[in-house]
Amino acid sequence: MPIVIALVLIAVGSVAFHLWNPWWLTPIASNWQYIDATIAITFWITGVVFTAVILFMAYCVFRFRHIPGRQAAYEPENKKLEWWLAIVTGVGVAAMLTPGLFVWSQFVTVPANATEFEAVGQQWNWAFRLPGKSGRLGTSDVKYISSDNPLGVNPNDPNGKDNIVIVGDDLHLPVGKPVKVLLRSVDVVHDFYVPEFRAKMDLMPGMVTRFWFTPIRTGEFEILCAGFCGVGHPQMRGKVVVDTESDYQTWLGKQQTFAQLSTPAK
Ligand SMILES: [Cu+2]
Repeated sequence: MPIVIALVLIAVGSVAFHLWNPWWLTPIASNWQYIDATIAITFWITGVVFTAVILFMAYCVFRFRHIPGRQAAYEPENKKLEWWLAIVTGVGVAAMLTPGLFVWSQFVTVPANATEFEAVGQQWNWAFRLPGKSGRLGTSDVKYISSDNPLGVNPNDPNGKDNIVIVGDDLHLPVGKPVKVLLRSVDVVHDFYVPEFRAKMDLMPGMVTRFWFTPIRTGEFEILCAGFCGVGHPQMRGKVVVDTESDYQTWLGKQQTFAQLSTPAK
């Protein structure tokens, strides 16, 4: 009997914890409602199955408890039951995986009007680069990294001259415009994650990884590193500020370009 009570408490307690837990998703601030929907579908399916299995186990422990003189029936196979279990499991797994395929196809299809920005991770901070008036990011390589050029922008690439370089400060983005995020790491694997944007992506040394999103409301959001990257990992935070278009332009006007930063002040 104590085992039956413990199992029922686990089932009821898990559902209650899920409903009232303080770590539920933060209010969304991007176009990725589909990702939330996928998470919700997975929670529903796994939650129903988990609760059903635990309660069924409690029922069996109670119903088939030891009674002197009672014998278990021997039934090594039950074709009908096996078919049902296989079908129900198959449908459940397909229902969890299928929405992900649709979300993924949107996730990898960057809208044609998306502007680009770059986030560069290194132990243990974030830096950013935005295209200038030309709308293009210059090429970059770790071999160009120096104290004057912390992001390794190629000094010989004319497209890099007007790029806006943000080191040790917050990133700003305009609300309602799709952005493609290009991710580079200077050292080890990091992961760019803003919980409110839902989407996230690893930074791989030697590669440029990417994803896109549209910020849908203004505000300040914390950037976290979601890939364990050494002792400073918990401190690897940044801030992204989503502005109205006019606030964004004001901010943009105050930023320094790569050419300005790499020319020694006279
Ligand atoms: Cu990191």
